[in-house]
Amino acid sequence: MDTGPILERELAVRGGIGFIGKNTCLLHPKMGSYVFLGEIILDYELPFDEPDKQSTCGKCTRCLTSCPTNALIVPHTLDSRLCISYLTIEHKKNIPLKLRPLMRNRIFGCDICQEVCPYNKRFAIPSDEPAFQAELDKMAPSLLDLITLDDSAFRKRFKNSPIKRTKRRGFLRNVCIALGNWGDKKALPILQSALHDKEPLIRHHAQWAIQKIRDGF
Ligand code: B12
Ligand code: SF4
Ligand code: SF4
Repeated sequence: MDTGPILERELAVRGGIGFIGKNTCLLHPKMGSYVFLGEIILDYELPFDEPDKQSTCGKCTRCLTSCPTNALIVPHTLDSRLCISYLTIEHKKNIPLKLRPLMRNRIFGCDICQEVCPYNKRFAIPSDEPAFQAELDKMAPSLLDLITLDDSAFRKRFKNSPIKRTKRRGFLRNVCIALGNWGDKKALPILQSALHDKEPLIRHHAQWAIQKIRDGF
């Protein structure tokens, strides 16, 4: 869970669940890294598994070379200030200018360093858990729709979603960047309206997106 200071990956390694990959994620050697970690804290000792000392990344470096912002600065070390996951979910302020084009169309989180991982390519299987089923509207929502969300539409649309974490202003900031990176003039009228948004964060990024579409930089 993300709610407390528990070293989940370290505990997972000690519990024999897998190893920490160069992308810093916990990798199960037969399932890959698309696994959440969770724990139950008990006040008595149970039999335990030994850490897996066999599995490693070997010579692979795909995650490092695929990361668009070079956030994996060396194997096993992530600079969160460069990571699109951090920037789109946790960072509250303006996104640094030089990172905006590198975010492409990612508006909440990033999985590139997991998508390229051979363990996931070989072993990952889609979950049959009903709550995790992908819906088209959630997988590939229209940016032109998202940018029009006002406070109440945002609350309604993301009522039970982790997207609420960014609040409307952070989310629409990300959408502005994605629209700028898309580069299509179709986005200009709606971005012009966003210049009048009550949130300075949204206005600032809408201005950037307009400039980017016009200048094509
Ligand atoms: C802060 C955080 C982030 C930050 C920083 C991530 C990072 N890699 O450092 C940001 C916002 C960038 C982030 C992004 C993501 N996160 Co996150 N994040 C966390 C969180 C809340 C805390 C991690 C932390 O900083 N702990 C404190 C530090 C001190 O501990 P630590 O980093 O685990 O390091 C310890 C050990 O792991 C060990 N260790 C670390 N590296 C290595 C390397 C080697 C070789 C060895 C031997 C040991 C070792 O030593 C450290 C000290 O004990 C955890 C939940 C949790 N409670 O752990 C989720 C968690 C790590 N995140 C998770 C996920 C899914 C993601 C994203 C995929 C989300 C997304 N789709 O955008 C991305 C992935 C980015 C990436 N490549 O890591 C999952 C990972 C599941 C997995 N299979 O590993 C977790 C475990 C949440 C969960 N319960 O499922 N996250
Ligand atoms: S989540 Fe994206 S930006 Fe962050 S380290 Fe992985 S590939 Fe790089
Ligand atoms: S992509 Fe390669 S180096 Fe990165 S975590 Fe997966 S196996 Fe390890």
